[in-house]
Amino acid sequence: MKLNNIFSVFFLLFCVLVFQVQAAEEWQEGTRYHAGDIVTYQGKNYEAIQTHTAHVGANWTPSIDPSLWREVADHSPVTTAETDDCGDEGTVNGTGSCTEPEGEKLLTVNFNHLPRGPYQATDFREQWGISPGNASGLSAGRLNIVADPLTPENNVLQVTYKAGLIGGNSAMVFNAPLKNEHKSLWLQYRVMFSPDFNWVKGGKLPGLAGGDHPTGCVDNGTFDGFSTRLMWRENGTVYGYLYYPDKENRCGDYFSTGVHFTKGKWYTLTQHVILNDIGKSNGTFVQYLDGNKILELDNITLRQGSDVSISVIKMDTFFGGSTSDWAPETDQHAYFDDFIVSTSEPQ
Ligand SMILES: [Ca+2]
Repeated sequence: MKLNNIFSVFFLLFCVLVFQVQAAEEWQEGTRYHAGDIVTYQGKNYEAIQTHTAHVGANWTPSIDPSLWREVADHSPVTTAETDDCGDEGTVNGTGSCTEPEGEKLLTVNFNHLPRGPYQATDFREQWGISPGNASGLSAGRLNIVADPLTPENNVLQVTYKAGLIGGNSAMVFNAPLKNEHKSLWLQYRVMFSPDFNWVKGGKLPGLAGGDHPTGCVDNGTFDGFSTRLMWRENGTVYGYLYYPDKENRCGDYFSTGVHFTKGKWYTLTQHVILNDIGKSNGTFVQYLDGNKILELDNITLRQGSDVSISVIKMDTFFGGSTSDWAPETDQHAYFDDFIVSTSEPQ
């Protein structure tokens, strides 16, 4: 091969390489990436799964950190791993492309790439989409990013429940908004109570909500919408704790699940809410613990008006109850991780 021909081949290869690299921004340390951002790294395209900063020296490169990046073939956004294509069921429309994804993850929060210590306001705002000023617990130092007590390389959220206190200003309360209007959603997260946790009489755990996000003690007819939080009660027994337009109790209805939490053990809690059609009592609430169904409520009314959708995660956890005998005598701790909200069952 003549020298000028060899040069031409190398020049062509060089041009192809330059074209590929310029197709998206090159990944760079020190850059803040948002979920959905596309970068190239070592000649491959990657999509950011969650918003994070690629801290200098952390070595969170796209090729080695599957919790932050997934490789993509081109620049098309990918919603979930299960919906990369039209699937076996065939949902191809007349133009030959997929009509819409079967599942969409609205939120994924795993705390893994946050600095350990007090939950930072900027991280909180980016992960939950609200101002820290609208959250109880953050500025008071009750929310901290810590090592998972059982798997130290994992980061989790530690919530401190203050001694002698009950209710919203004793641990954590905020509403994390969910984008778009959904009639059917799944919420999943993991929770662990510290090995020395004192259950006292009980407390709240997060759930979904919509409309007026009813809580507290409210008369039927004065609100529309629902909330589907959980509660632990004496000895760690688990209850569904729901508000809805025709609830029986002014201060919320308890539903026994027949199971109880053990201290010092991680649990995966998954709930599925399907709103009723307007004028019909055909709503559904299903709660799972570690994949096992522990509660199912069918034919319930979760809304009266069509303007009510599933609009927030009620990120509530605190002792209470409305009287001081629900309060712990000393500070208590529980750990949370792997929050997912999606339109299909989380994997
Ligand atoms: Ca984590």
